Amino acid sequence: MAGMQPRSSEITDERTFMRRRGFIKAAGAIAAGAVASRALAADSAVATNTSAERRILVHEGEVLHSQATPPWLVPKLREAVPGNFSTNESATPYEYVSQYNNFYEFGTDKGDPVENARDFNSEPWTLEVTGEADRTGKFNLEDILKPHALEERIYRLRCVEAWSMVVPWIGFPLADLIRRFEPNSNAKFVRFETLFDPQQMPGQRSRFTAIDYPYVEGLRIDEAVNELAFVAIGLYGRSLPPQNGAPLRLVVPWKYGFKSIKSIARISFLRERPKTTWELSNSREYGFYANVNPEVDHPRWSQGSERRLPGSLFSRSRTETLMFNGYAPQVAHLYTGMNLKRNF
Ligand SMILES: Nc1nc2c(c(=O)[nH]1)N[C@H]1C(S)=C(S)[C@@H](COP(=O)(O)O)O[C@H]1N2
Ligand SMILES: [Mo]
Repeated sequence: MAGMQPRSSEITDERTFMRRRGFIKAAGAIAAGAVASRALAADSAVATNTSAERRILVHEGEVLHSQATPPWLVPKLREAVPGNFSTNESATPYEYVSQYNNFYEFGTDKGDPVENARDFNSEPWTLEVTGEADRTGKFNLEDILKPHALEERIYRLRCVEAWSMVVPWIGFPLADLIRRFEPNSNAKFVRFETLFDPQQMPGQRSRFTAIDYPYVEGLRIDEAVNELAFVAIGLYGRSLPPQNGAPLRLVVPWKYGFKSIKSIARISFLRERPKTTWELSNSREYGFYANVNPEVDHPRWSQGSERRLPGSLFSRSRTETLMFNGYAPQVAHLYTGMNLKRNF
């Protein structure tokens, strides 16, 4: 990005990136179709991702994040059930989901967050709720999560940089969280803010940042209570790794990935549309709506197709980008009569 310019190194090939990081150790073996590397072998848990089985995808491999899951969360994660709207497409292997990240607070290279968020301490976590609602104040994480039954949603995630993944999130509908704060009739927008903690987040200390902190995102209230909008607290059956936005983040699957704000510390109900981070950084290139739309190109690249991670040695896995990232049946009605070229 920088603002979100996919560096050519990023566009070139994420496999080069993974090989550098030691995940693809035996490219020859893969080419021969003989053995997959250890990382690719870990995929087998994912290969059976069919709706017929409807089971929670669990990654049994190496733990790639050091953060201990709070004890009270462990049994809760275990009770997660398969939810609605999951895609049958193969999930992107855990190694990619948890090591190829955009989280500028921990650095701008895809491999920075997993390194720099290793010791991120998200306990205790406070979520502050402000604005046009009857129940505002500061809440601790356990109280926030307690009433919510968890489900797994396997969603496509389409980054504005034109790559995509399929991620098995664990969480609950954002609408159910919002309802508990009892927003009043003045609440037309919801604003979300990431933790501001320069001590823990090196990107926030840097003097040369592409964006201002804290990271801010926003949704119209009707978008926020749409059935697809999701609060994720886990992936692959376990708690969220810090690099993926622990302890809680948004997942808005019909919008570009930058709307899915990580490590949320504040939620505000507003009368007016909030200014959001990437819009503030470059309003010509990044809009408030940021709906995935193959007909509206980014000024510097096409949005007509995307690179699905992981690619294989012989296929770059280019696939067509779908309107609203394939979620039009659930969300197209939110934008009836709107000019989506202007409101990009
Ligand atoms: N606070 C914060 N949230 C963020 C970002 C960020 O830099 N900071 N990056 C966004 C972008 S551009 C994408 S594509 C997704 C990536 O989520 P993932 O790393 O879990 O795949 O997180 C989004 N949420
Ligand atoms: Mo992104």
